[in-house]
Amino acid sequence: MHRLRTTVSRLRPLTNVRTAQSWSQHRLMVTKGGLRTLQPTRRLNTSVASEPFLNGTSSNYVEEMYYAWLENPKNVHKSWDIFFRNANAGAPPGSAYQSPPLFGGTSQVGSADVRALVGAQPNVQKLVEDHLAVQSLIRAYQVRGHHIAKLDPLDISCVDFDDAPCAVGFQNVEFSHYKDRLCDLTAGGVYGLVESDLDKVFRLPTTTFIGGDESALPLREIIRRLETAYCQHIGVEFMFINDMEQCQWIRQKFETPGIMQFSLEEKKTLLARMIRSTRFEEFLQRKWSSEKRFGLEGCESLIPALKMIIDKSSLNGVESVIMGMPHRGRLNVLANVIRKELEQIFCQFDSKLEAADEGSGDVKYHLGMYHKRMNRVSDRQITLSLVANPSHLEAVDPVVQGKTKAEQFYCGDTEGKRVMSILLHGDAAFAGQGIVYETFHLSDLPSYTTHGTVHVVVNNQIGFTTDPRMARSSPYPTDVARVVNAPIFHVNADDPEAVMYVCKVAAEWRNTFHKDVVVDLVCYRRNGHNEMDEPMFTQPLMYKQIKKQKGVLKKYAEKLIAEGVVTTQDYEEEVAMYDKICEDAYTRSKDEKILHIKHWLDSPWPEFFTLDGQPKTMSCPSTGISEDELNHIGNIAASVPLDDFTIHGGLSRILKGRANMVNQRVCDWALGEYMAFGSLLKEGIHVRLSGQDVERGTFSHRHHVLHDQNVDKRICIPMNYISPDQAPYTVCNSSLSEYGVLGFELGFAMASPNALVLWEAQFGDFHNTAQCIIDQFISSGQAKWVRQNGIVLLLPHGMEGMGPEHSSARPERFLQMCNDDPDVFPKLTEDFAMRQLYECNWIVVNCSTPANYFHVLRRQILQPFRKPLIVFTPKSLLRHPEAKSSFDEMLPGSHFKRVIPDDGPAASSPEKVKRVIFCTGKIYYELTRERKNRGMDDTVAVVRVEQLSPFPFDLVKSECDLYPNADLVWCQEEHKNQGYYDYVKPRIRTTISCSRPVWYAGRDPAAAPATGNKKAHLSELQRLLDTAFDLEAFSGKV
Ligand SMILES: Cc1ncc(C[n+]2csc(CCOP(=O)(O)OP(=O)(O)O)c2C)c(N)n1
Ligand SMILES: [Mg+2]
Repeated sequence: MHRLRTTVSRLRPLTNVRTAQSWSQHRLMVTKGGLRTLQPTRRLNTSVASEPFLNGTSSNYVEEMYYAWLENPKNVHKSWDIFFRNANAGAPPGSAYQSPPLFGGTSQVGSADVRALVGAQPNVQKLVEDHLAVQSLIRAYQVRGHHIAKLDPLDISCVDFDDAPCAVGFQNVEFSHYKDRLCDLTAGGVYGLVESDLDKVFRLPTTTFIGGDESALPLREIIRRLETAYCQHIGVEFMFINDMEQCQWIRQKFETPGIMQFSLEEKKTLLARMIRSTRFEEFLQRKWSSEKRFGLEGCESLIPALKMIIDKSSLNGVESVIMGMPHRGRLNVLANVIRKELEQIFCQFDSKLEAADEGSGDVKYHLGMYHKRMNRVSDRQITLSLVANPSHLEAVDPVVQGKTKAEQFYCGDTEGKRVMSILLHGDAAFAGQGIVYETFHLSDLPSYTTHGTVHVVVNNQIGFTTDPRMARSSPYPTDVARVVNAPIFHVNADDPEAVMYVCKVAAEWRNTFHKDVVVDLVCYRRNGHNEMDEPMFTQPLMYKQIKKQKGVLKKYAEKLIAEGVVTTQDYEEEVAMYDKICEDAYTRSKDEKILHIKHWLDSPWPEFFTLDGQPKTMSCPSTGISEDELNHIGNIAASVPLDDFTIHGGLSRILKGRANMVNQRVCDWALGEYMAFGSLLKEGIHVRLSGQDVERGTFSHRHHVLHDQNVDKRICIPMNYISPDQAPYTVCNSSLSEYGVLGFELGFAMASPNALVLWEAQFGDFHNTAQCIIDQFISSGQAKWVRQNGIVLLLPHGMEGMGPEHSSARPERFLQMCNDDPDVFPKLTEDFAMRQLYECNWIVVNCSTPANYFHVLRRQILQPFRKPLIVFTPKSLLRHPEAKSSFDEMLPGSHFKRVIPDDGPAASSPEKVKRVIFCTGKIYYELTRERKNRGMDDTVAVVRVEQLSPFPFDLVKSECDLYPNADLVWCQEEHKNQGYYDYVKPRIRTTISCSRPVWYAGRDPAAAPATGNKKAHLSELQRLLDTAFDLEAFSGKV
């Protein structure tokens, strides 16, 4: 509509000025025709109602014609020429049209075509309509050509596109050759075109490239070329993309005549790669016919596809490719894409292979890999890494993205030109797993973008035993990618050249636009889900078809032999050569007796460890910092380092409060965190804090990003003004995702040991939507993949009367997954505390003071290895007047305190103490207040266990020994079946050799984490405090 308006209005300068009356007349008519947005200042030389073709969808076409005519009147059909001349001369409404004169020989159209047009002598209206129809037809191919492309090698796919939008009505014409296809394509219409139009010549719009050098073609040829571009073995789905330039780019890549051509060399390379891919699986099948390997049979083109993407990207300057993939074809990718030594793969099939590393290890099709090598096509070094992953399909996606982002960050690759990611997916998982969607939504966010990922879907049209019609509600498994405007290239994987072409375009797309792109390899699964599985139970007809299906290698080899690209002998020699490579590797594999999972590391940190992968020391220096540093960082935290920057009045008060604290040499929680981050940054450690609303802090306590109140989007991050040579600080509000973002940060933390990477949950309980990352990666990642990770989880936790949600970060779940033995009192060596940390699977803390929080964050970096750290963080303590720490607790020589003993009257006369209450976190402040109120400071000791896991057996023992006459109570505000009780009780008992009972003071067992009723909350709290301080509460109990 807008285009029509501009086109027609552009005519104005060439015409006579018309009267106001004609304008209002025009406007009226246009409104009738449904066009509403005309600008009143424009005047027209001809009425739209009088020239009825000038409405609705014809606008593009008229505009095209007009521009072409302006360039040179000969560019357009004579009838248009006359129309524009008449209009230009100010012809009255309705009279700009004239029947065209007989065509002369001046048109660009070939003379035979012209004769066809001349012979037809169409009336102009029909001519215009036909041109419009052809334009619509071209667009229909671009939009829906993929619906009728021959994508399915089995030809059994029955995707239902019925709810695709309808086009104009179908005319009852005999269109014998094309009718059915066009009907499919245009949802029932052929736009009024008839058989006799096929030989008429039509001018091509600028939105197509099918003409090549020609600007007009007969309809028959137009359809033929569109069929070639859009309806063969490639289905291009892209017209939903909003960006015009991107659409044009894709059209050009697929429509330009003859664009999909390969040189002889390229064809030979492709054949060689197909041989490797196919013969690798055949070799495994021959040698280990009863072993699960999740073979690639039916999608062998995946290997050359990946290699093409990597080759092209390497040619464009990419130095590192980080990949994530599921089980299907993984061994093949390791062997033929990453180029892991074959013997290392084969030896994994040997059941007698001994594990050299501690931990559980993992099955062979989950392990990761890292390999640097020469890319033969680009002649450049390239590093390929495949990230280890659990069975949980798609869970690795955000992890790969995080690692990619980190590598880009550390090498200053701000545009994704040097480091990229490739993600592989199965069709069922891609459509079914929500994490795919979460990951896509990170793809264009400034702090999370990896500047374009190439996604490759192994679309074998089945997921285990489930058909697509039961597995998804969308026509394609790839529809999820449309949310980010990623083009989707569907391709029949039985046509390796078509596959190569789309992969080449996908790599170029990423290199050009730095946005995601999807290659959908439509294929089949020759065997069952794994090699032991019988697919005929559930997919009998599909598998009858598959049995008849000739293998893709065979088909392609025959094609190349027929084309004379290779001889049968060449082909057989190539096959024999690769078979021999496999046989030789197989022989060597028998010498492998020990499996080193270390050799399967996806993210080695060579500088960080000794040569044999051990920590360089078993000690940790003091985590304190100097008074000067505390002052300096504190002052930065209290300041606005930019000039002319107006902050909110409320924030000025907060900063003033910080300045006062610095003067008084104390820290609250936010300032303690500031000190930790700031000091690490100053020491060259990158700090990255990510999560929902972390910049301000959910509880409005952090304010790491200041916003100018007068200038939109002007921000200031004082943490980046600590010192000129500091490491950069990244603080980023994330999308509203836990699974995706936590996975991303875990991946980020994988890339380097010299970074403190923290993910904060909005409230601790929300972490459960990221449970898979916690269970499968954080808690068990090192055991499975010998890969360390120092990620920090900040989980706001505490019963504060806010209801069942927003209360519990579920400490019991984290503690239940700790690997320390509750029943064994460990050997206390000099380096016990450090060794214990080294051996645990993660560290779980609940700090009660800002200083301890400060120390534990710094320890995370200063300790000589990396472990995940789970911190239950406070809410009300953020502003609690007593939850402050003196600078003295943070000076050089100070450390993180695993246990904070009582330091009041009870500790001075321990023999008088009747009860020791062990606790953790915020309840400490409620306990000490109650104790004071009850005047029991000398009879009850309150001991804080700040590091819950690994359990500080040594320090708890000292505390128990210090109070020989006291009974022992574990007090928590959480319900009995939740919180810490089940974890600490057996450990305290082990500590004291079960010599005394460990009593419980806390809420009763419950299903929900907290009550929704404030009054009930308070009375529960009072009850548990009463129990804690009732020295008779447990007498007589056993
Ligand atoms: C999150 C998750 N749920 C279930 C499974 C069990 N499972 C393993 S493979 C598979 C089918 C996957 O189908 P698809 O994604 O199409 O890959 P294909 O095996 O066909 O290559 C299922 C359901 C899993 N591994 N992960
Ligand atoms: Mg599948």
